[in-house]
Amino acid sequence: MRVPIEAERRLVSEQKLQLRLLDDEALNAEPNPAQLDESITSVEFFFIRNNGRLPTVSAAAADNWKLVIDGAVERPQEWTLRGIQNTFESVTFAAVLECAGNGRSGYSPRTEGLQWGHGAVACARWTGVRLRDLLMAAGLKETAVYTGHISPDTSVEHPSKPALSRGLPIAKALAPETLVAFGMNGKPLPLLHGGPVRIVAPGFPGSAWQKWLTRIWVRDREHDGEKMTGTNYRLPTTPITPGEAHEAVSFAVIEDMPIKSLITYPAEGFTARTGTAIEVRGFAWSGHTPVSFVDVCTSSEPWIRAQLEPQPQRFAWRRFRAIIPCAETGLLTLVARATDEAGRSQPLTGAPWNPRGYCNNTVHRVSGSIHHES
Ligand SMILES: Nc1nc2c(c(=O)[nH]1)N[C@H]1C(S)=C(S)[C@@H](COP(=O)(O)O)O[C@H]1N2
Ligand SMILES: [Mo]
Repeated sequence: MRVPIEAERRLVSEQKLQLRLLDDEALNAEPNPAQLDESITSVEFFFIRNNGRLPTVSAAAADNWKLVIDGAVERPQEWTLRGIQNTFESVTFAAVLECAGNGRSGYSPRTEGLQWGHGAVACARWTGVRLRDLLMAAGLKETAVYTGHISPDTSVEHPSKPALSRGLPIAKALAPETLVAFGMNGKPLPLLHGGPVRIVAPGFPGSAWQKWLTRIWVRDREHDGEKMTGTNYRLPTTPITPGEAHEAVSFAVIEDMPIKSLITYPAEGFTARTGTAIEVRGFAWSGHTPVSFVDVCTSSEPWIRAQLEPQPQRFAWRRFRAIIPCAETGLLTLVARATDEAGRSQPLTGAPWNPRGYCNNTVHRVSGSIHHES
C-alpha cells in the first residue's frame, strides 16, 4: 500500500513547512543553507529525498515491524523491531547524511536528475544497533560479499516495482559505524526519514541509507536491485567530458563522499556596515577521510584559516568560524573551502562533471553588500 499523494504532500506541509519542495512526482524537499545553522539539524529542516512513493506505515505496523535477514547466511532470521532493540547493544552518534545529488544544479551543462541546491545534506543524531551484530547473529557464509536492502516504497511510474533497493559492500556492512537505525535526534525515526527502521551508512552517499528496511538479502555478488546498476549513484572511473558518449565508459558505485563545506551564516543577500566585522560560519564534512582545515576568503581579502570546532564524533560535521572585516563598500562575496587529511581541497570552480551530476563539492559562495556606516 502507498500513501495517497495528497496525504504525502500534507505530511510535508505539516512537518517540513519551511523547506523548498522540488518539482517532482515524488516528495523531495530541501532547506536553504541559512536554515542549516545548527550542529544537529532538527527534523523540520532536514531534507527529504524519495525515489518513489512513500509506503503506508500505520502505528500498529510500525510497532510490529519485521526485518528479515537471508541469502548468504547460515541461519536466516526474522526479527521484530523490539526483538532487535532487546537483543543488541544500541549506539547513538551524530553523522552527516548527504544525497549524492546535492549541488547538482551547479553543474554545467545541466544533467538529468533533481536540481538540488545546497540543502540535500544535514547532520542528525542516529540511534540503532550495529548492522554487524545482526549479520553475525545470522552467520555470514564465505560467499557473502554485499548486502541488498529491500523496502516497500514503490516506483512512481511502475507501482509494482520497488522505488529503490541498494546495498553495501560487506566491509562497510560490518563497519562499526553502520547501523540499523530506529532513532533520530532522541525520538523514534519519523516516517519521512524511513521510520521505523533505516540503514545509517556514514561516509557513503544518502542513497545507501535505505529507508523503511524490511529485508537484508546477503548477496554473493554486488547487489543489483533497483537503481544499483548502470549510471545510478555511480561515477565514471575515467574523466568524461560533457556530451561524450559514455556507453563504453565504466562506472563504479559511489562509496565515499568528497570533502565539502557550507556557509550557514550570513545568508545570501546579507548587508553589513563598513568598519564592522562579520562572523562567517558554517560546517565542513567529508566521507571516510577526516576534515583537516577550512579556509575562508572574500572578494577583497586573501584566504584566512577558519577556526574549526573539535570533532568528538567522526562522521558529524564540524563547525567553522572566521571573522571577516567589512572594509570597503560594495558587493562582498564570501567563499569557504575545506581540505581533508589527504590534502584534497574543494575545487574553486567546476567539480568533475559526470552524466548524472553527482558529488558536486565546488566551494559554496555567499554574496551580500557593505554599506557606509551611518
Ligand atoms: N526505501 C528508500 N530508501 C531511501 C531512498 C528511497 O527513495 N527509498 N532514497 C535514498 C536517498 S537517494 C537519500 S539521499 C536518502 C535521503 O534520506 P532522507 O529522506 O531521510 O533525508 O534516503 C535514501 N534511502
Ligand atoms: Mo540521494
